[in-house]
Amino acid sequence: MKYLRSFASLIALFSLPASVPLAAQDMSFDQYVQILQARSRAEGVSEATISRMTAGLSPSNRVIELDESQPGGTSQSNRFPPLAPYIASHVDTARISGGQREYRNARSTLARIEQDYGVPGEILVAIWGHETAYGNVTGGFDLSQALATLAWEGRRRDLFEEEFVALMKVADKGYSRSQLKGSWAGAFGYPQFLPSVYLRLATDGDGDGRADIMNNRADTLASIANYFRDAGWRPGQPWGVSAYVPRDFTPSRYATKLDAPVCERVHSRHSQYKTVDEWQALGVQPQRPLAPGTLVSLFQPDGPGSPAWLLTSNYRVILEYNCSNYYAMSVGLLASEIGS
Ligand SMILES: [Ca+2]
Repeated sequence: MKYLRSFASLIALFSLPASVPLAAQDMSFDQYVQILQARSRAEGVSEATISRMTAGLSPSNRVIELDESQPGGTSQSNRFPPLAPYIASHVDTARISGGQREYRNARSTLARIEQDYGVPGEILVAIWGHETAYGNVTGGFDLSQALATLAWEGRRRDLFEEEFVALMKVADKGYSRSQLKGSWAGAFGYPQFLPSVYLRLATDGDGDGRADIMNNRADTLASIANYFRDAGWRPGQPWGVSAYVPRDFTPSRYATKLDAPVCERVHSRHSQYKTVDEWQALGVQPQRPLAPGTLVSLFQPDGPGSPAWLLTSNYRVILEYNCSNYYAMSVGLLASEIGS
């Protein structure tokens, strides 16, 4: 199975054909929790942690309801909602001013992180703003209960069992059960990492030796930067720039011929990659400077004749965090506002 980086990858997994039946819960919840406990123990989690993280555990009907309400993936139409309303609601005045304030407050931290990781501060702040409104909305589900419920329910048992054991390892670092709250599908903290992503990529940003993404701004920004560097962010390159497209341009001639290995529906909306000077020879003009040899794809979210962008490989890194063109455009545009 592809390594899951984020909550979004997880949601993509939920987009299974609607005909996949839920696996029967083949044992009682309590019996299943004993299996989770045994596995956590076998992977070195302390007895005290296992005990406090599983005390009084019961399945959550709300989590099961939310899981079952995930849409199936095969019946989606080919029509995409327009981008502008999404941007209007996600890059609104509150989120812009909040981002500018956080950016100012964290200026020296961000300068250091930019130097260490090569990811611009405004991108990190924009991700934080999108995930949790700068730490204001981090989710109130008991992660132990949510992940044990999803694993027991059975549709994605392997995945959620892994995440449950990863959560026990996070708790073993000294986080209390009441601190370990998050989304119903297991993402938590300011950047909404899954437990396995936390173990792999969360990092200390303020030098106290702990990666506290539940409370600490510097740790959060450094952890997002670490994620982006790991996903292949190229320093010094923008995520994309807006572009002029000639009136008689036929985008379908440049449709991509590649099948993306993950979330193909998202990637299929971008054109073939060409260098900036190849696009210029076709009349497509970037509206901000881009090195002539940079490989970029053309994206017109609302179709031919609508606003266009030339996207670099850094845009794909934003998609790795959450595979949605709406999300990635929104993060990019918010970052531009914050950094301007
Ligand atoms: Ca720290």
